[in-house]
Amino acid sequence: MVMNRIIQHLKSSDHVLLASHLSPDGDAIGSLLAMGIALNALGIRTTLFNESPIPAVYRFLPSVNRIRSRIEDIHLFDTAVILDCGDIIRIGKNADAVQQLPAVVNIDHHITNTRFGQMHLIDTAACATAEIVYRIIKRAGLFIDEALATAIYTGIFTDTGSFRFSNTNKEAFSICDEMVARGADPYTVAKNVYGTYSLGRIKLLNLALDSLEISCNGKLSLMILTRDMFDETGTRSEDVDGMINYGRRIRNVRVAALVQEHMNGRGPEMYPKRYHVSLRSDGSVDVAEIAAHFGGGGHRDAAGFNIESRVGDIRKDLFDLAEKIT
Ligand SMILES: [Mn+2]
Repeated sequence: MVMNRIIQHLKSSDHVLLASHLSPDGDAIGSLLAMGIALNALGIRTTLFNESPIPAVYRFLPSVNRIRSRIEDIHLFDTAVILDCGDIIRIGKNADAVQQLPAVVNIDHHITNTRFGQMHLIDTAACATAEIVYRIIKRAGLFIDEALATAIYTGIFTDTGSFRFSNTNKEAFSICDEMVARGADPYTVAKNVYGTYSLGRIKLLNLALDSLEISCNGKLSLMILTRDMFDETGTRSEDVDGMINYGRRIRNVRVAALVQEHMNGRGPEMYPKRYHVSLRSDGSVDVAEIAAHFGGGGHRDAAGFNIESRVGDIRKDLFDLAEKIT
């Protein structure tokens, strides 16, 4: 059985690199921390890695300070475990080097997973990668303490949109029930995840809403955030988290798109610029398919892609696409 083989492999590893995706969400961070705690309990040496800064709302998580944003020496590691990434490039600029390691374990729940690495634990029916990590912890027979419970709970709580999204399954409730019994505090997690916002973030939300447009047929909403808007409000990419849901909740809208200009690698008037496009659907449209068309990936209801283009062209592409939504 694959899971036993992976656990055996990890136990025989010398030093394991654990990594999750750029611009991490609660599942990327929760499953990373949970896996780190679990492997340490098994006596395995680990280094936790995420290239992006950890969003303020997740800094309350136990042992979050263990996450490094740089890999000092890739040769220290004999195994990498990649969590919550549909493609290994999602870990950032170290992807090539990590892929060269003797063993890469791919643990994920995205339908667009490219099946990179030598060992896979991919379950697209899992509500979160944290659900798969939970199963590993159970299989390994580990005791679940408060830190582990909080990490798993946060992964599931955030990836299901607080048990509202279509990936909310029976396991989401049964695992979270057990995590609360093990010391995870729902109020503490919710208070931090939906905590206070900076003034800049609210001003950025104002600009995002001001940019809102709807396609002719009313089925697609579009918001655009430029680098200037981030500069003006003193915000970063992490502050965009959740804003797309305003576009998604408009009546009759089936697909919400949010375009944000990349923060790095820009000359003042350089074209084309780099953008990240996030897509959310109400469940009736497969946005992973749309994202894949542009070289991205994700889930049926939540996906995204990167593109080098001009805002006007992206806007036209998306509105053309909207007309095809039946
Ligand atoms: Mn996830």
